[in-house]
Amino acid sequence: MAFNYPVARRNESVVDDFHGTKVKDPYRWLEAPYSPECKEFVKKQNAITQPYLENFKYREEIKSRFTQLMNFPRYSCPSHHGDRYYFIKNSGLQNQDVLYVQDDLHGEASMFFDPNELSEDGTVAMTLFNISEDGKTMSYSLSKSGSDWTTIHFRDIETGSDYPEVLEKVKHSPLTWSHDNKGIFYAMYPEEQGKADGSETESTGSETESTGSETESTLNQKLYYHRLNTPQSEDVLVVEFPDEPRFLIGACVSHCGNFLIVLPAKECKDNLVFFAEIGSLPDGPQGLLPLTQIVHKLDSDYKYLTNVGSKFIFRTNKDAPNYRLVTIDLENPNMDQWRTLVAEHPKDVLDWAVLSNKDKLVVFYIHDVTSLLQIRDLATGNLITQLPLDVGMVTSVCAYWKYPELFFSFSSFLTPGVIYMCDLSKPIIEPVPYRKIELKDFDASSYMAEQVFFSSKDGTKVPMFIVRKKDLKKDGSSPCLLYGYGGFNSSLTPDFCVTRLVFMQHFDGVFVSANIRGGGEYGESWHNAGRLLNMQNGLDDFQALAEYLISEGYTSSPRLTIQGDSNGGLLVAACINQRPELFGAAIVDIGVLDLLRFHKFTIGHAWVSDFGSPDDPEHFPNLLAISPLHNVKLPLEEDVPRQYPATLLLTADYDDRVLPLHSLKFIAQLQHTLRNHPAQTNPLLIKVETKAGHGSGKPITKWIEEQTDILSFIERSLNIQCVF
Ligand code: X99
Repeated sequence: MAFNYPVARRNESVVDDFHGTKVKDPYRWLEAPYSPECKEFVKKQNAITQPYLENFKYREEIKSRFTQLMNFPRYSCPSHHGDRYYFIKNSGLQNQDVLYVQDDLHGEASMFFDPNELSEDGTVAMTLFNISEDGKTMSYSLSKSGSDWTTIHFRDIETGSDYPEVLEKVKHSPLTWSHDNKGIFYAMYPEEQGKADGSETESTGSETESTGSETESTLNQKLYYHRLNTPQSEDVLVVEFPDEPRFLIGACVSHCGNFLIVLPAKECKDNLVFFAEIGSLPDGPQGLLPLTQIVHKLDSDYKYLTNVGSKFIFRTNKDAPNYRLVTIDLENPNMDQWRTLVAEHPKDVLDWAVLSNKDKLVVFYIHDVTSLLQIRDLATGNLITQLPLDVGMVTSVCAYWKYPELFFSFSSFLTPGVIYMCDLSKPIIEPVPYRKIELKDFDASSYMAEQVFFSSKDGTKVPMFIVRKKDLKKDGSSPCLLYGYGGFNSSLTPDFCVTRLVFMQHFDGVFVSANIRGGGEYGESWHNAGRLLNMQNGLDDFQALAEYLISEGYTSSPRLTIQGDSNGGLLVAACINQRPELFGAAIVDIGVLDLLRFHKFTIGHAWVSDFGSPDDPEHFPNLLAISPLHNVKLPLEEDVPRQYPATLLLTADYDDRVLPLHSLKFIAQLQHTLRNHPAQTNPLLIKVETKAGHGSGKPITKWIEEQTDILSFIERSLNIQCVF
């Protein structure tokens, strides 16, 4: 099939000078999402992609199988507030999850809040809710079309009606109630920022022409106190850092209610710690709070867990790359006075901890990419018991410091999950199944997941999970979907996803999840080994892993698809530049693809902790060497003519985390370089979705459509015989 790609204008006169190196940026004009030329480009690209994905015999089968498989009821863990329990449920195909309430755990539940009523097409999502200490008021945030911008609303739980005020200009914000139940602390941006912040703009016009949100840097966040039942205009500015425009201000009210803990971060790692006394303010804060600083250096992560009087417990990686719990006494906060409550484990990562029953710590470890859950004594940190778990992941937890119940949900590649409950006030702590989430129409018994460690280019042992039919033939004939992320200290865990089931069952496929360097699977040292000047290590791991799968007969290059989202989109795009012949297809979803300009847009400046900064002469050569946009080249011909794999880029108009401009510039460069290359018969396509963002809050209808696109693309471009 010949592709008549749209010709994108190249402005060869746009040239940047990086520390003496001149770099052209001919598609700079694609950074202006509202320009008619950019909208036209998007329209033309969608016009060639859409027919490729749609006019295809298996599409309807794939879509109806997705729809059938997604149609199972799923639940979150219940959370205890006041004298009620709240949980999220989706009956199966509801666009947005619905919040339910029940008076006791085994009583009847009633619907409390249904975001599906807020829009016809399901594009308004509830991103967060938080209930006041007295259980009487719920604050909740809504996001439209997947944007990071949210609005905060308040609901009277007894009457079910909303308070009149709506808080705007809110993004990357905490939501934490004062314990007098009179108001919340939240973070707001200055008036001039944000086009996709809930106010209608030209970008919400014609759906096919919409190219989304603003590109300006997200800066100058400030923390406010909002008094319930008053307009936002009366909110009180409580914390600001005018000399630090890039600060993102995390905050939480302490369990005792007497302190506001303020946790500013500049990037996607490390934060400072301050506190302010708020318990002695009878009418709430009236102005800037006097802050006391207890962590002075931005060199580690700190998360508040609880406090007993002035003794505060934090989870930190300060001097502990696998994390530890420390006690800091506010009355004597010098670092030499900190006490370790739970020491760093030499190998397992202390991923999170929560408090329950006032006296117990629930501590979660990642052990070789599987879960370990421990109950420890708050006073001593000593182990009380370790809960028995299968291979898989604890995907969510609900515990509240003053209540004895602990809920956690456990899932794996092949099972959507079970919610367990434990009573931490009992002498013997045993998890009992509370709710089982059951998939219909899928028999998992003929599939298996195995963990394999392989040697990367430099000999580092890297784990992966291989999920497949038990009787799979290892003769290289199977299609394989290799998925990776490899950054930001994030761990790819053995989670459930219907797409993989469809791929395994109907494509006879193998799904592989790669725990490459840059992630958090083995703590900060694993992250460090794949970030900044070590970024290439993660790419090498991914490529070595592909070679391993081929050499072991799991798949072969023409049958191998690599897939990644966001930072994983960068991974996949960099890999097809470096080793085009190794892969049959590539799915680059919402990727960061221009590593010389990412820091200029919205929250991109926070990512320099992983990527480094193009403005830094030490990092620039590394970024230039890896940046997908700057490394598209004609594949070198050896004995056989070479080409790029079939490549599908996905992005969305309201992705204000990783802007669509990354994908637009990259596809323009790919098509420009390869359009006249006779060997390039594989498609190089992009789909720009409308009224969607970076992924969170995506309605099920859009999700099914997107997953159908991905599998249709793989099937069609790799010519896989699927079986329905
Ligand atoms: C973010 O960009 C999240 C942004 N963000 C912070 C917050 O960095 O929302 C932060 C600090 C303190 C409070 C609130 C916030 N993230 C999250 C990265 C990856 C992440 C992201 O989305 F770290 F997990 N990326 C997109 C990185 C590259 C592609």
